[in-house]
Amino acid sequence: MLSWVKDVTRLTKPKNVFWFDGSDDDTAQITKSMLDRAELIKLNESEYKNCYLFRNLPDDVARVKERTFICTKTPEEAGPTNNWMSIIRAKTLLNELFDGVMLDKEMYIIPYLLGPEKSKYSRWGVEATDSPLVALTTAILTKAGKTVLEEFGDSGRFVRGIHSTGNLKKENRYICHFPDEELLMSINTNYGGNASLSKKPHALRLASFQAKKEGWLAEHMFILELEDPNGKCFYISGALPSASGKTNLAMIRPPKAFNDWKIRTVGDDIAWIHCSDEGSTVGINPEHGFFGVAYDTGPYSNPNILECIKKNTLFTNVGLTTDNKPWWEGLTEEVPKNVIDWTGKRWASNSKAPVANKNSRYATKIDQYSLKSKNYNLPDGVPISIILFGGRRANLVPLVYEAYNWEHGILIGAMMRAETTTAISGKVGQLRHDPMGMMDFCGYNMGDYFAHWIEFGKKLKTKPRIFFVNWFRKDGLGNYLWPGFSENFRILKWMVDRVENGIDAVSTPIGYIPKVDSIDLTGLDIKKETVEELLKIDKDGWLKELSEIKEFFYEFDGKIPNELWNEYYKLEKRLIESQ
Ligand code: SAT
Ligand code: MN
Repeated sequence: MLSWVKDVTRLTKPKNVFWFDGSDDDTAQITKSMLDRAELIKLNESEYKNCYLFRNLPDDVARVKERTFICTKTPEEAGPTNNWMSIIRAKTLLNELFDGVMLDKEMYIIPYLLGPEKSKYSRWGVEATDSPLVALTTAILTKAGKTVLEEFGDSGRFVRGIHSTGNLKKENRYICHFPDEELLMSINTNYGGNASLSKKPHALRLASFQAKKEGWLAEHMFILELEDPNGKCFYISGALPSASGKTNLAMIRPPKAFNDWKIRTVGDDIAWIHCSDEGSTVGINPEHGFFGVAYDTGPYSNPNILECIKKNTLFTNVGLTTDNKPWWEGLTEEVPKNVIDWTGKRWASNSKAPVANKNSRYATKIDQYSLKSKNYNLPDGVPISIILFGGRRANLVPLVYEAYNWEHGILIGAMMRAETTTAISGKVGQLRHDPMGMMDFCGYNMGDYFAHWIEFGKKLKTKPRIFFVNWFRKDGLGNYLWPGFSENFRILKWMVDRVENGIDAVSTPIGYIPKVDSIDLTGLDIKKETVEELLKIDKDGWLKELSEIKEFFYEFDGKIPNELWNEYYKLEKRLIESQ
């Protein structure tokens, strides 16, 4: 590690090197230096203890796919869903951009651990960055610093990450991944998802590549714990596209009628899933904190997180009230008077622009979240019995359905499409392929990735059951049919009833759907016809969907595994025969 840090120092030429030991002292020192330079705003201490606001530049507030590259020997290794750059070209370009980039700056060296301590499933990384924001964020989202170094010992294996805020010019923004070398290089951005390399670049893109080689899965999934009234716990892992309510689902509060059920969180964004020595499916959360979307988070969408983010939390791109409290749409009904918007300007009350950026975030430690699972940090992980995929779809996709088997489940994961949100820069509301929520995060050819899922399943003695959910179906007038939020718990309960209690379901061409009366609707005012509508299968619509999926699969140039095509044709046949 020392010799690598020397190399990075020679390249970037910082004025000094700050070895971040993860202590409160170090964190306080970095925080103070940022406050002195007016890069951070201290929030109201009595209501938001030790909380800060950081404002990114307006064109640097989300991940940028078009500036994100997988650098391998051949484009085929990266596959059609990734931007590819040759290793030589990327290195030439980046070495030039990084040359002397930290001249008048401090370089922070941040050793971090992804996953529980003393776990064979955990992995190390080190990020060298000139961004104090990245240092603070990494200290929240991972285990960083001295404790890690102690475990690290003389190990030479760690993911190397080099980052510089640079000049923030978009044309020269690069987030480059070199899977063969386990190296990450990112420049001219300071937004979490691009700059905090431990997160998506390491824990998903590089980890997915490592996982393929080593026989496990690195997934864009939450893990939640559901405890039934008898005290039995089940673990559900699920992938929803960014900003589709993944964090909120992982922290869902059951409706009143289900007071004796408990939902606790193991992780909200990333799951590393392994086949244990006994052949069971176990998952860990590689992260140690939450980097959740603030915008729209409130008493309805996620009451549980609100208390947690009132201390030791780093907010980005939210609004600011006159008494220095953070504010975003959804937090309270009324916009506070004289609020400052996320860009730092006074918000005009007739303005159509939002107060907080739609991708505004809170970074906070899982430790201080009261409803974390007591097993969130187990070295052996937690047993996963249900895998859930989902997407935001105004029509076609029913509220919930279950795959017939593992391979069929992989197909429905691969078929996942969702209406776009703002976590990735670009247009909102268009339909976009997002297989298993990994479109932006799979560090290699996704055709090989699907094949890897099939292979992984072969090792498992008991396979998790696979479901698909869609909370966002609308009626002909554009109204949501399902109330969503905490009511989604009812669907989780149905899944558990299926898996644990074997309750009956209806076979349809696309999979099993619930019998209308088997979703527990106690205390919910919803018409039976609405539930029927929510579960309706539009066969012609599905055949059209399949033809579009086929086009997508063709892009993989023969890499889609036969098992997936078999499931595809079986599904098509079921749809045609049921006409
Ligand atoms: O943009 S991040 O990857 O940091 C957060 C997310 O989209 O889940
Ligand atoms: Mn995510």
